[in-house]
Amino acid sequence: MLKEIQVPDIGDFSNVEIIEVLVRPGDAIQQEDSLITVESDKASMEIPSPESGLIRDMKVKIGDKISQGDIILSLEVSDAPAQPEINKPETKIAAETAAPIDPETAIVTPTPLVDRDQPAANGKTSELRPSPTAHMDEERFKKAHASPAVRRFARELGADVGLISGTGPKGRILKQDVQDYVKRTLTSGATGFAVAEVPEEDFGKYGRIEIQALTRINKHTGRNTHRNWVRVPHVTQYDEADITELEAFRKSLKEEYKDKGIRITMLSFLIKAVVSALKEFPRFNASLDATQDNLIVKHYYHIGVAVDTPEGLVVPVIRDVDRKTLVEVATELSEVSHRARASKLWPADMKGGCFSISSLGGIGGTAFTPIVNLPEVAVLGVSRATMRPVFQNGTFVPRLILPLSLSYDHRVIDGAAGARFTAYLSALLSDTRRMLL
Ligand code: CAO
Repeated sequence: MLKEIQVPDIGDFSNVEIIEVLVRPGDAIQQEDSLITVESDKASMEIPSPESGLIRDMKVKIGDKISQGDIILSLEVSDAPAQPEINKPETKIAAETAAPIDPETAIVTPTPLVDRDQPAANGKTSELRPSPTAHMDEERFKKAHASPAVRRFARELGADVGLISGTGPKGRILKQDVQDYVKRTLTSGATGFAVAEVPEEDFGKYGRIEIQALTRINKHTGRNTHRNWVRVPHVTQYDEADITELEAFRKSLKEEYKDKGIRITMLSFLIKAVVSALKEFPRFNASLDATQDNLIVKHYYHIGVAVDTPEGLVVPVIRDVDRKTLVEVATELSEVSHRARASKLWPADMKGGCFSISSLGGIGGTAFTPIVNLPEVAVLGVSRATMRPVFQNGTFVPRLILPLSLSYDHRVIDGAAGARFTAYLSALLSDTRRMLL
C-alpha cells in the first residue's frame, strides 16, 4: 500500500527550511528513522517516519520550506507487523544502556519530532552519559551550528563540530565540512597530537573577580584568529621604511584637504603602496584553493584594514584600490572606520579582501606579529614611526623611520619573496615617486 508521509504537528515551526534530506527513493526505512532535517531561527530538528516501509518517491528537496501537512514522501508499507524492538522506543533505550550512550544518537522519542539539540524535552536526559569518544568540549559541541544528523555523523568520526567552520548558509556546518575536516586532520599528520586541556580554575579563591561576557565580534575574531594561527605556518618578516619625505608630503596634503573635511593619513599611502607591491609580487595577491594544490591569483585589489572598535576588531575592505586615487582611498578609509566604530558595517563590507593591513602606528609599538587573515596569504603590520639617527654620507641625520611587520603563509610564500616584498615596499615609501612607475 502506498502512503503519503506528511509533516506532523511541528508546534511553532511553520514554513521552515529543509536543510537536509536524509533518505532517498529505494531506501527501506524503519519507523522513527529520520527523514529530513528542518531549521528555524531557533533550532534544527529531524522529522522521523511514523511507519516502516520502502520509499517510492521524494516530494521535497533541500531548501524547500515546509509546514504541517505538507507531503514529504510516498512510502510503500506492507501489512506485515512491524518489529517490536523498532516500534518501542523504550526497548531501544534499554538495549543501548548496556553500552555508554552517546547523547547525539541515543535519544529516541515517542513524539513525532526528534529535536536532538534539546535533549531535556523528551525527559531522557538523566540517562545520557558522555560518549566514550568525548575527548571533545561538550559545551562547544552543543553550541556549534549543525543539524542533528551532522552532529551524529561527526560524533561517529570522533570529530568535534565545535572546531569545524561551516560553509553552509549562515555558517552552518555541513556533512561535507565534517568530511573535509577529518580528511585534513588525517593528512596534516596531526593525528595523535593532543593539546593538553587548560585546567579550569576557581579564580575567586585567590581574590575578587568579575565576569565579563565576550562580545559577538570578540568571539568571531577569536575563532578566526585561532583557526588562522593553527592552519597557517606563519613567518614574520620585519623591515623599516624611511618616510621622512613622505611624512612631509602627507602633512602638506593634510593641510590642503583639511578644509574639505578629508583626513590624509599615513595609512592611505600604505594602502596604495601595498597595491603597487601586490602588482609586482602577484603571489601575495592569491589564495590556496580547497585542494591546496593550486593558487588562485586575483586580478583585483581589495585591501582589508583592521579597525579597533569598542565591540572588538573588525576588518572592512576597501575595494579596487588600484582604480582609486589616494584622496579617494583616504576618504573611504575615514568613512569606513567611522561606520565600523558605530557598528554600522554590513557583513559584505568585510568580505572579499586580498590582503590586510593592521596599523597600530597611532598607538605605539616597535613591531608585532600580525596573524594572516585566511584565505589571504599575507598581512602587513605597521608600528609607530620614530625619528632616528641614520648614518648618511659620513654623518648621522635625523630620519623618520616606519617599522613594518609582514606575516605570510609559508605554504605559498618563501622567505626570499617575503624579504623582497618588504624591501620593495620600503623603497616605495622612502621615495613616493616610485609609486608612479
Ligand atoms: N607612526 C606614527 N604615528 C602614526 C602612525 C604611524 N605609523 N600612524 C598614525 N599615526 C599618528 C598620526 O599622528 C595620526 O594623526 P594625524 O594623521 O592627524 O597626524 C594619529 O596617529 C592617529 O591616527 P589613527 O590611528 O587615528 O589613523 P590611521 O589612519 O593611522 O588608522 C585605523 C586608522 C582605523 C586603522 C586605526 O584607528 C585603528 O583602528 N588601528 C588599530 C588597528 C588594530 O587594532 N590592529 C590590530 C589588529 S590585530 O589585533
